Amino acid sequence: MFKLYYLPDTASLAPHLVLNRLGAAYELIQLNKTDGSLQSVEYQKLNPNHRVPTLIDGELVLFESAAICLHLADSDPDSGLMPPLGSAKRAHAYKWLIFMTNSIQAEMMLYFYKERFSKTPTGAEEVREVAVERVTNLMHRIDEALADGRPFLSGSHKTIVEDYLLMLSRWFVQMGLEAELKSMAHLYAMLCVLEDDVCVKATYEAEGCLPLFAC
Ligand SMILES: N[C@@H](CCC(=O)N[C@@H](CS)C(=O)NCC(=O)O)C(=O)O
Repeated sequence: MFKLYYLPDTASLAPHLVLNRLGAAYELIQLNKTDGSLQSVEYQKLNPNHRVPTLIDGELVLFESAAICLHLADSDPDSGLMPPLGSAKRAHAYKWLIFMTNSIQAEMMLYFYKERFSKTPTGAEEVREVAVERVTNLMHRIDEALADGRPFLSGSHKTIVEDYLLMLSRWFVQMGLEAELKSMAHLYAMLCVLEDDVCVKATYEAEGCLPLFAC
């Protein structure tokens, strides 16, 4: 049985959703930013960064949400949660996942943790403003890719790439950019399809998340 340490509507959402897509047996362990559980010595042994998510799979302890999603997809190669090994589609899936985790998510962190990136409150506000501009620009790369008419970023089938994108789209809205997201017509249409999905609905319900849109 897998164990997932999580905080609602954060970087643990994509791994949680992938667990539901697998139909895997798992236990959810909710942490809290204010009760000390995220900062505890016990949790530090699992995740030295004191962040979520952390996945436990037997003896394996993993942090980093993208790595966890990839590992879960690998745990059931027939699930179709990643394109076939060695295929061009798989290479593109790696590209998009790494673009999201290495560029979009990393720059979103500037917005959500602005005080960690500046020594002054004024500097922190500037960091946040720049993050809004930069993340908006990066999200447009995804909308542009979808302009060729493919139903999903991965092509004809959903993979963990879409689960990751849904998670980051929620953060984008939390950045106050809902109108901007709706203006990205191809991405908006795909997100509407993604949210109309039994696994997404179950994951949202378990974490107390409201849908992004009433499409
Ligand atoms: N790159 C990491 C980011 C993890 C991360 O920053 N998680 C946030 C929630 S979205 C967290 O635990 N924040 C607590 C903190 O930094 O104090 C991942 O994707 O797993």
